[in-house]
Amino acid sequence: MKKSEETKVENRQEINLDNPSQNKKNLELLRQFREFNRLMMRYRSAIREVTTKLEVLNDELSLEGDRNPIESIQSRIKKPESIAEKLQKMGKELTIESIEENLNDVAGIRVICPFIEDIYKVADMLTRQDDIHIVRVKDYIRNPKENGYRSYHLIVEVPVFFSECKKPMRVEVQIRTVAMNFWASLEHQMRYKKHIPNQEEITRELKECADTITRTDQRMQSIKRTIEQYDNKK
Ligand code: 0O2
Repeated sequence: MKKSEETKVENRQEINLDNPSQNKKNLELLRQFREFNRLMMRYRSAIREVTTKLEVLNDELSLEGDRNPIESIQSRIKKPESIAEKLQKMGKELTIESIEENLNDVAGIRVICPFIEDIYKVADMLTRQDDIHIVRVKDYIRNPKENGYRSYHLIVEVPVFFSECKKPMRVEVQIRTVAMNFWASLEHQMRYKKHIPNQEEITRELKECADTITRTDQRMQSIKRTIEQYDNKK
């Protein structure tokens, strides 16, 4: 039998609804698929809730200060294969309950701010809202990673109202300056390229770039403060 014919026969067996045990398996798969889709819908809803909060803050703060403390907001739902890979690495089972219990970053929001002080202002205003529960804070700006990575990470829980229940949903919020994002995006692309020669040299160069970016962020903030003082005196 040719390979393509073998595959056809296999496929036909998989969807043979006359086979009771196979049928049961298919129904179970379908149920799990629906449950997974429902969970992803919940995470998407949580992203909407938190994004709206951030947009409202940005609108309000832009009236006060004549500029936007948030440059842009990006969001993503973790891909099913990344979810499976992460759970496997953690030695956890791949079930709906396990995803909810063990993963903090299925729903991810990235907030890009012009200046370092905007990051802390936005984080503070978001986490002071009484329906937001802080699960974890990692300040990689005050404590950068060894490779030079800088960003402010928050895991928050936000209640989302559905037709028959209210569910607290976890969302990872990464807040960075434009400059930090520039470095992290390029480093992320390169980090996943395999078999790079001169690995140590590249790591050192990337760290140097991160340090240059840090100094630039600090100088830009200091220029902004000088201009604000001048403006206030007028
Ligand atoms: P992706 O593709 O961006 O989703 P946990 O959140 O507890 O599961 P961990 O590692 O303690 O895991 O979380 P942490 O340190 O808060 O950071 C996780 C995310 O931050 C990463 O997600 C990246 O998005 C970003 N990040 C952390 N370190 C680096 C870094 O050195 N370089 C870059 N470019 N990004 C970093 P993922 O799942 O790794 O990737």
